[in-house]
Amino acid sequence: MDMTVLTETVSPYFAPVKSALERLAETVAAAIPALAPYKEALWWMLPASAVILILFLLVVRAALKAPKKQPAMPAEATPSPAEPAATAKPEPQAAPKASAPKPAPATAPEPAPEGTGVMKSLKSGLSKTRNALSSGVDALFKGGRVLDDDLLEELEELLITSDVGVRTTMEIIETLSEKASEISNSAELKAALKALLLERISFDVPPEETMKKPHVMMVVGVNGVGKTTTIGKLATRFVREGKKVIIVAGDTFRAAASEQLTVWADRSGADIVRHKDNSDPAAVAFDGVQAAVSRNADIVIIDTAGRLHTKKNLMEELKKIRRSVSKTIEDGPHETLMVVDATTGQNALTQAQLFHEAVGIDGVALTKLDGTAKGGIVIGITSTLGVPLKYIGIGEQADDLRPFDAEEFADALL
Ligand SMILES: Nc1nc2c(ncn2[C@@H]2O[C@H](COP(=O)(O)OP(=O)(O)OP(=O)(O)O)[C@@H](O)[C@H]2O)c(=O)[nH]1
Ligand SMILES: [Mg+2]
Repeated sequence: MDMTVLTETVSPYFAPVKSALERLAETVAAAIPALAPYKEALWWMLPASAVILILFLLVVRAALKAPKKQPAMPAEATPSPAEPAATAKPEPQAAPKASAPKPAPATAPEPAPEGTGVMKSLKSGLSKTRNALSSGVDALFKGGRVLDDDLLEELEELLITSDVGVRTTMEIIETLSEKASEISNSAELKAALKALLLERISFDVPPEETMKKPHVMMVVGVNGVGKTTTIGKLATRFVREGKKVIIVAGDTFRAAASEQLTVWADRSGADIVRHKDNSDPAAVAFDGVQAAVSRNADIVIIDTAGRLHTKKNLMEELKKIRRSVSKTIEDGPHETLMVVDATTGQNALTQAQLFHEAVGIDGVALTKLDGTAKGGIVIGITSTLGVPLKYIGIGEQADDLRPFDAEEFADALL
C-alpha cells in the first residue's frame, strides 16, 4: 500500500507527525543496524507495534480481572447434624414433611463461599450510614468553614436524616454549640460527636454465662423483619461456641416458613422441631422445649410468625406460646427477643415500644443495618426504649450478626 498517498489524503496535519516518526525511525535504524533495510517502513511500523502491544496488554489485563467462577458451596459451609432427618423432627409428631421441598432462595440465601467476605467488617456493613454521617461531617467543613450556627444547623439536619431522633439531635447540637470554641475541623467534630453518641448507646448487657440450661428464647416481630434469618445466624453462632441448639418452627402460618428454618438448621448444625403447617404454634413450642429437656440442649430458639402489634388476637397467641413453654420450664421463656428492621426508620422504634407494652421484650435485634443510611435509629432504640439492643444484623449471611457493642459501633460510624 502506498502509505504516502494514504496519509496525505487522510489529513494534512499528519505531515509533522510523520516527519517526527521518520526521524525516530532513522535514529532507531542507526542504532540497530539489522533494522536498516526496513528504514522506509519503520516510521509507521513503530507506532503500529506500539498499538498492537497496548491492545495485547489490555486483553491480558481484562482476562486477569474477569471474575472467577463461584466455587460450588463447600460442604463445611453447611454443617449438618450427623442424622439430620432423624434429629430434625419432634418425637411424637415426627416427619410431617420428610420430603418437603427446599424453600425459595429468596427466603434462605446460600451462604457466602468460604473466604469471600464471610466475616464482613462492621464498617462495610454500616457503610451507608457511615458514608452519610462521616462524609457528611467532612463536607460541612469544606471551604475553610468554622463551627458556627449555620454549620450546626446543617449538622442537625444530617443527624435527623440519619434517624438519630429529634430529641437526641437537639441535645447533641446544644452540647456541641457550647463546645464550639474547642472544635475547628471535621476530625475534632467527629471525635466530639462520637463521644456524645457513645454516651447514649452504652449500657450493660448481661453476660451469656448467666443463661439457664436450657435457655429458652422466643423471637418476635412484625412480618419480614428478619426473625427467621436472625434465628439462623444465632444458631450458627451458638453451635460454633459448642452449644447444643434446638430451633423451633413456631411460624406454622406462613407457607414454607418451616422449610426456611430447616435450611438454617441444616446449615448451622442445630436440631429443629417442627409440626405441619397451620398447627398450633403453642403446641410446637411445647414439643420444642420438651425435646430440649430430653436431649439436654443448651438453647432453644422459638421462631414465631410475623404479626402486627395492633392485632390483639395475634399478640394473645404469643402469650399462649409463653404459657405453653412455662408448662415445662416454669420461668421460661427466659428471653423474648424482638427483631426490628432498621430500614423502617422511626417506625422500628414505635413497633418495639408497642410490642414491649403488649408482651414484654428483653432485647432487640436490629436487622438490615447494611441496607440503610439511617443507622442512627440505633441511638433511638438504645436511649429511649429501655430494653437493650443485643444484636445487629449487617447482611443476609450466617456471619452477618453481631452482638451489639457500643464502642465498636461508634468506631465503625465515625
Ligand atoms: N440485608 C439484610 N437482609 C436481611 C437481614 N436480615 C434478614 N434479611 C433478609 O430479610 C428478608 C426477610 O427475612 P426473614 O428472616 O424471612 O424475615 P421474617 O421476619 O422471618 O419474616 P416472616 O416470617 O415472613 O415474618 C430475607 O430476605 C432475609 O435474607 C440483614 O441483616 N441484612
Ligand atoms: Mg420468619
